[in-house]
This record gives sequence, structure tokens and C-alpha cells, in this order.
Amino acid sequence: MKAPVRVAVTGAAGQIGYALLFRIASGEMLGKDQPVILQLLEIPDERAQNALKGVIMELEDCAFPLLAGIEAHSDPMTAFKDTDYALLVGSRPRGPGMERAELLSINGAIFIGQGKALNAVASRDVKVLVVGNPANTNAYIAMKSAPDLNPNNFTAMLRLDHNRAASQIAAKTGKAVADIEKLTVWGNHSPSMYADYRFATINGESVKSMINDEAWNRDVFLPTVGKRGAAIIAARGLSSAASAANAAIDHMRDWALGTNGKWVTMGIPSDGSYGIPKDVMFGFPVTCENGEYKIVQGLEIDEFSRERINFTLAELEEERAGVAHLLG
Ligand code: NAX
Repeated sequence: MKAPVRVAVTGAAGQIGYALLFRIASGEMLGKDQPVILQLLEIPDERAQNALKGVIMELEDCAFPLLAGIEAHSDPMTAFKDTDYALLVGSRPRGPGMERAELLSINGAIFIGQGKALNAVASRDVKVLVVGNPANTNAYIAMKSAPDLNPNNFTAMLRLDHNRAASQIAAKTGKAVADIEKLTVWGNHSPSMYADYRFATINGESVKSMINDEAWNRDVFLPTVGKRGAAIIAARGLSSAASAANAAIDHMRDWALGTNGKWVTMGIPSDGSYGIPKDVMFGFPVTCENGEYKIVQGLEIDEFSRERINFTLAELEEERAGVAHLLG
């Protein structure tokens, strides 16, 4: 059996946490031969800490053979100690009447603190996934607050958008979701994202030619994927949790264990590819190997795609400008 690795999860007593922790502990994220120690962070608030205690009791009661330890924390400086993986799920949701600037600055403070704590105490190879919204900008803030860590170790979750796009395409074509390859989502995890199936194939056949309907792409597919989160809130009265947890598992598993050449979507700091300014935390098509991701290069960006990419980029640039004063 391998030596245990440390996995920190923030917002551990929340909805996504509840759908996520049991799957990490059962080996679905890092493999059925990889023991894990869970380092769980919640806010110091008594109700949150009590809820966390309850979740821990349930984790214990599963008697997972791979769960080598569980810790409850209220301070990122202890929660992130030596952690190899950090899933930053907890953030402050937008309250009624809250201005965007206020949301960005409250979350700015959280992710500056967590970035600094990772910088100070996490494993030097820690892999960080930010789920808490606004995910891309929160990941950017954490990355900028951790100057001693490799910026490429900070990522944001676009995988839920990717999986949503795949499921819409499977439904439209009547094919199996597992057979869809070379799909991607560019940009921000927000309704501005650009889900792009121009390069996608199903058993080697072009999805674009199979669908052959630009109006469906523009008027049905993109709005459906972009507004799927809102549709789930409208139907369930709560935001997506199990599908978000599933996407977080997919993202980390693929990053850690590799994709065997398959494309997946990750929000990562841009290296300047496709004209996206360096450091912008942007959804790109990537492949993963040996614990590292690599942007798929050489894709043609047509006029419609450039417009959509510029639109989601402008939103991210605006968010980045909105937090610049916090980062000094
Ligand atoms: P919940 O409100 O159920 O849980 C969030 C938990 O985080 C709470 O228990 C809270 O006490 C805790 N928390 C807040 N601030 C914290 C901090 N500074 N340190 C540690 N814990 C903290 O929300 P949930 O439904 O679990 O969603 C969590 C986040 O994921 C939200 O920001 C949500 O918007 C975001 N999402 C992101 C998605 C993505 O694709 N990137 C999709 C799903 C989800 O909407």
C-alpha cells in the first residue's frame, strides 16, 4: 500500500463538501490504492464546526479502508499543513442585494488568506483546485498570494461546465457521453463561458458535422450550458452540489493520474496561448500526464469563437481589475 497523502477541503460542512468527502475517502479521486488523510476546514462559527463534527462521524462510520486520518480545522494555517491536494470549496455566496464589488472583496480576503496559508505551510507540490465562486478570480487571488509556490499549481473548476456540455451533446446526438472526445470550454466559470464542440468527435466522427446546426449551437446549446446552474437552482431550490462534487473529483483525478491523451477542461493560469494574457485564470483544453497539464495547441479560432472568447475574457479582466487593489 502507498503512503497516505494529505487532502485539504474547505467548506467541508457545506453541500458540495457532503457530496465530495465520501468519494475522496473511498478512493474515487486518487485511486483505489491511495490512502488519504482528510484535513477539513470550516469557519470558526459554532454551527459550522458542529456540522463538521457530524460529517466526520459519518466518515468514520463508513469505515473506508483508504481513510488513514481525519482532522477538523478552523484555521487555514493548520488545515493546509503539508497538504498535497487542496480543494477550496468554501466561499461567501452572493447575498440578497450584495453588490458585485462587495462579493469580490469579501472573497478576496478569504482567498488572500488561504493563498498565504498554502504558501506558508502546504507541500511545495500542492495541487490546488478552487471551486468556490467566483472560482476563476478566487484561484487567481490565491495564486498571487502564494509567491513561493509554482503558479501552475493553482487551478479553477471549469469541469462542471465541460461535463454539462458533454451531456447536452450526448442527448442531441443520441450517442454515449463516454464516447465524446475533444470537447472544451473556454474562459470563466460563469454564463459567459464558451463551450466549444467544433473539434469534438464521437468514435472519430465530427460532432459539428453530426449536429450541423449553427442556430442550435448559438441559441440552444450555449445558453443551456451557460444557464444550467440557474436552472438547477430554479428546480431544486439549491445550487448544484453532487454534480459539482463529481466535477471536482474528475478534475483532480485527471490532473493527478493523467488523461491518456484525452482532452479535458481546466481553469489554469494562461501562458499567453490563444491570445489570453498571461496569468489570467482561464478555461483551456488540456491533456494531463505525470501530474502536469498541458494546453492543447494549434486549434483554429474562427470569428465566432474569437468573439465568444473575447467576451468571457473581458469579464475575467473586469473581475481581475476589481480585485487588483486587494493584491497590492
Ligand atoms: P454551502 O453554502 O452549502 O457550503 C459552503 C461552506 O463553506 C459552508 O459550510 C461555509 O461555512 C463554508 N465556508 C465559507 N467560508 C469559508 C472559509 N473562509 N473557510 C472555510 N469554509 C468556509 O455551499 P456549496 O453549495 O457547498 O457551494 C460552495 C461553493 O461552490 C459556492 O461558492 C458555490 O457558488 C460554488 N460552486 C462552484 C461551482 C463551479 O463549477 N466552480 C459549481 C457549484 C457551486 O455553485
